[in-house]
Amino acid sequence: MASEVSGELVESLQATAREIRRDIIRMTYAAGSGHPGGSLSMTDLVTALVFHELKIDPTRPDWPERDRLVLSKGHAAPALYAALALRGYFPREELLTLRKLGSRLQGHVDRNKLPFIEASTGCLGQGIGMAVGMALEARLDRRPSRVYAILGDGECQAGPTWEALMAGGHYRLENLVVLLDRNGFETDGSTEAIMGIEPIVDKLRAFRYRTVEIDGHDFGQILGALATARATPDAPTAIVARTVKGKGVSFMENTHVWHGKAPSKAEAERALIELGVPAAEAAR
Ligand SMILES: Cc1ncc(C[n+]2csc(CCOP(=O)(O)OP(=O)(O)O)c2C)c(N)n1
Ligand SMILES: [Mg+2]
Repeated sequence: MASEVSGELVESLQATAREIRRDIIRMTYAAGSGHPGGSLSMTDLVTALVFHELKIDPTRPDWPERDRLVLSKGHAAPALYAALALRGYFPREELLTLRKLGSRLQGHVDRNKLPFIEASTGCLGQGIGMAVGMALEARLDRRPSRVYAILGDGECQAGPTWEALMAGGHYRLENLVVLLDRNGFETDGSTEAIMGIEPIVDKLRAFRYRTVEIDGHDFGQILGALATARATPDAPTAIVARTVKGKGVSFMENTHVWHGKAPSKAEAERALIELGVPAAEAAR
């Protein structure tokens, strides 16, 4: 799978993902709140979607035949906002208004405020149901649109997730792709300690999904899995992406501590330096 993806493309996506990670740190620091851990874990997935996979056009956000992305784990909004600004949906300076009163960039994505946002989410377990509805609608309208939903692993503990997933399997929605950000942690600790979701791949298969397990930080594997999904007839695809919560910032990695906590000035500076920002600029 990985061999089909050019090194040049991977390098370009890696550079974009690094920019997005820097912006996640800048935004959550400026806001003094937010969710860096789960934003950093899904950054590579979002980058692959927004900069390669999705058929979208920032100049025509209402284009009926566009692909749809539903961020079911709506609290990871900073990663999506940073990607959309870089892709040209709105000015990058606006990123620093995250979570401010009156800003279009609310703590959880709001479809009434920003172009590209297809569903207002944040109440876990709801986005996947809307994505299933969008995929059914595209089929009924005979539109080529594909629908991608990003779910959290803690989110899978929310019951409505499974009702929606069941419908996707029942209706054989081959235009639906579920990407599970399997970072192992939720708000207060590890998913397996709080309410285990394993064996998650078997569960998704039992719900009639084509399943693909990947390293969610390896662009070759991410793009390969998305291509597999596109080539799969008669069933939705679930991509179980093994990720690292807080990926890219050493002291945020593999812990729940940075789930919903912003970095201090010193922590943001350290994080930005780790993400390759020159020390003088990181200190500003
Ligand atoms: C229905 C609902 N219950 C509780 C919350 C509060 N909440 C926000 S994020 C979160 C944990 C989510 O964990 P996970 O899906 O693993 O997110 P990630 O690790 O990807 O950040 C919880 C419980 C919520 N947003 N919605
Ligand atoms: Mg998680």
